[in-house]
Amino acid sequence: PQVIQLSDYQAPSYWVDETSLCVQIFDEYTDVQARLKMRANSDRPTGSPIVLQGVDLTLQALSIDGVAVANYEVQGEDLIIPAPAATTFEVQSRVRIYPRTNTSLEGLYVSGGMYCTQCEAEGFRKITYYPDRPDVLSVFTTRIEAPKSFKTLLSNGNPVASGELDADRHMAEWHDPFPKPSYLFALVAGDLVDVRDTFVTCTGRTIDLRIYVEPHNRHKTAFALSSLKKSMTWDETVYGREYDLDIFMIVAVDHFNMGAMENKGLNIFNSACVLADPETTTDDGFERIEAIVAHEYFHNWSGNRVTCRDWFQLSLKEGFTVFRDAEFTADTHARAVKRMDDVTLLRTSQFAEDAGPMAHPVRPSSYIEINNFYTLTVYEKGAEVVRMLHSLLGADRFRQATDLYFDRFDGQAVTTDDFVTCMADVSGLDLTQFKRWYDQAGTPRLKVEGHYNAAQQTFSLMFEQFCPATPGQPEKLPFHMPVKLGLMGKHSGAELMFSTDHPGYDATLQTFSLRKANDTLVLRGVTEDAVPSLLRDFSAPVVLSYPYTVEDLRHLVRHDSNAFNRWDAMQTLATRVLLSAVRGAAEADGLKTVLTDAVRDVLVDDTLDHAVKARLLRLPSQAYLAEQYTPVDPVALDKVHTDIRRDLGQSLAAEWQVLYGQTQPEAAYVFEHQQVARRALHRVALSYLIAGDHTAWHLAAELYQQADNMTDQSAALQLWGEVANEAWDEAMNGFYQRWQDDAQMAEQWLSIRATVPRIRVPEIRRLTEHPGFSWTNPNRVRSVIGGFAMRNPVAFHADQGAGYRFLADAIIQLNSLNPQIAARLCTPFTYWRRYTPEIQDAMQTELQRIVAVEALSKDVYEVVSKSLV
Ligand code: B3K
Ligand code: ZN
Repeated sequence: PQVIQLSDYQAPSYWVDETSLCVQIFDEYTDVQARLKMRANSDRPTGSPIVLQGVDLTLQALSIDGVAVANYEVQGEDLIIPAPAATTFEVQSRVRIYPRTNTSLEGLYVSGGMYCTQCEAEGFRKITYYPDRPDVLSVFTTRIEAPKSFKTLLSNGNPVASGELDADRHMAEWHDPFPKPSYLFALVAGDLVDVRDTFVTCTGRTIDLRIYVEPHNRHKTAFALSSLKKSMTWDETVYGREYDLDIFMIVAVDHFNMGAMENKGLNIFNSACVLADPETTTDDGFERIEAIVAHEYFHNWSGNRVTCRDWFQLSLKEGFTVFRDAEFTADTHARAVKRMDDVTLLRTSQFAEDAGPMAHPVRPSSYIEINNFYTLTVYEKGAEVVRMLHSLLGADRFRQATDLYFDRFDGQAVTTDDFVTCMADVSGLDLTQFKRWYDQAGTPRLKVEGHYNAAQQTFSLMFEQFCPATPGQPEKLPFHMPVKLGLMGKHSGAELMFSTDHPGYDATLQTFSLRKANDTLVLRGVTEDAVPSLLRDFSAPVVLSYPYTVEDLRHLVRHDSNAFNRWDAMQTLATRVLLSAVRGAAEADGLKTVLTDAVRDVLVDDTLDHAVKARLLRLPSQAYLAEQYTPVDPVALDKVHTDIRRDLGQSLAAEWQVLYGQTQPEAAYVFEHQQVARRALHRVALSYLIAGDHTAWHLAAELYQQADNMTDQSAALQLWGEVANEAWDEAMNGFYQRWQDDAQMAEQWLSIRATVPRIRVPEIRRLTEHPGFSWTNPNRVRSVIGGFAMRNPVAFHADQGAGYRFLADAIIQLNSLNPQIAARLCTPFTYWRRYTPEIQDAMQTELQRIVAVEALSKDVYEVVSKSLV
């Protein structure tokens, strides 16, 4: 397959000023007529051929200004037409497509009887011939004709016409005045109900808000609607961004490759990421839905009004929008807690990606299949890069810079460089070196040492940074890193004052800008020896090391004025203890005692917020620990993890019991911070009680039976599932009987089954034959195959590679049905080199079996071949 390079980018030879589509839906097929008003780009050589993309289209007619075109050529996905004499002309085409058999869920497809589209990144070419690239912006008019059984006919923009065609068919026409690239096109035809609301913008315009769902989901729309209004208000207040069209629509569909899509004025959501009610949605579910609704809404400015020049710039919209949605959640829930959760995800999964064979910069420089680059690096690390700009500029200048960005580039397709230029123009900072964050892959290492000089009253911090090699990038240049820091007095436990003459330190922001590979920061006026608190709020996405003693870490857990760093110190301490046990180190036993003491301190501390306390008490996950050393033996790691949890469960049994009792529900379920935090802590206590004594499963059974909400019920089933017994099977069967007709609950049920530690391949195979499972529904695949291979390490790695064979079989099967999903499921195999030799052999064998498959999709080929290099 062809490798696409950023360095080959060329502006398009033709613009498409206006696009008119007529989409005629018939039972077996759909016909699409397109009229493209094109104009030669005067910046490009004249006489260039017209190049349109198309995939799986049956071309029925093609003309330019009414004259049939016969001398076109087809090269792969490109349709090449010799240059017309005129500089402006209209290309007319008619194609036939088959949405019913489209299982890739890209382009126009059918999900549970409704027609819907997914065009990002390159799905529009499965609908019609088009210059399917994000730098071609066009004004769309879309006419849909369909049988009347499809009551709802939607597209982007405003409705302009609708009516009957004959006794059986009707039509609707939509017009979107904002020029947009083809990836933001959307169309929906279905038998849907809408739930309506309105929002009055900051300038007094009334926006019509609608959520379209299948009739049986009507009761699950209220939360998304209120999240939408909350997001609209936040974007006006914090970024000064007002919504632009008169109507904003959300549609829920059951078959969807990812979470949701920000199509202009017509967001399409995976039903699991928008439908909610307290009976079936967990606290985490509510938080995720709110964040995704916000994220897609925020794209209206960061993505739609200002879009990407090419797909290498994907993080321009995704990194920025993830940063925006994270700040929205931080502002409206609990800031430090949100940061802990995001940093956990980054360290566990993005750092792994950055250290593996698919490592790529936030702005990649090449790809085979762009869908493989909707990654944690582009999204989450991209958001960290924007966060660093926010830290370096401070909130006020950052806002001025985003105002400038939206103003300067409104209606344009631009680059990450353009974004950074706005930051530099407003602040006067030289961000040339900073831009390396966009170009260099890999997680930088930051080594710091400290020295206190009592006579001089100075505390010196010696910094050293380096970044490991990544594929194609053997050597790296130093990064410009904001290091937010403070000093905690060793004696007083207080935040110490200091001054410094280092020009890289900004006292207002309490942030040191490290630019060199090595540098020393001398802090003066320090009246006592100190434990430095470094990288506060995780001010840069790096791996920090400082020679802290366990006493230093405990000191920070107790005293650090930065809540995030208190938690971080606890994580560092627990990681140290777990890893020493994995190594079988001599000091392991002593360290376990230290951990028990530290956990007890937290347990009995009544001043801590419950959400923070729950996170302080949770051990780092096995996935996170597996990132910290090689070679990993997942079964041995699971044993150590289980043993330490059991020890903590037993030695603090009385305390866990008290905590469990104190966190019992007091009122009926509501999704609000105090309750969410209490439930989280209740779960942590229960998990330690069961880890310490398996007979405590009856507490989980009680919780399951008595709870008035899905948060407690699903947690209870999961914890209870760790203890094999018949009562659990019965409860699970009852759950399925009760909820099988609710898609979100059926997925939840499959996922709980697939993640119980004792499950093995024969049972997982049986689960794929269960009526609740479907190979063509990505949510079901993620629940079962993803649950087993990505969220159940002990089961996946058991039985000498049986799990790997099962996963490879699933990938091969999905390769022809849905390449995007197949490629995602390859992730566990990409880390094969981190494991012990036997595991490496077994995984490598499966990778080779996959790469030998005939008709392998570009998606799977790219991931597997890069993993084998
Ligand atoms: N922009 C979409 C993701 C599209 C994925 C294409 N494979 C959702 C989002 O990030 O908001
Ligand atoms: Zn996004």
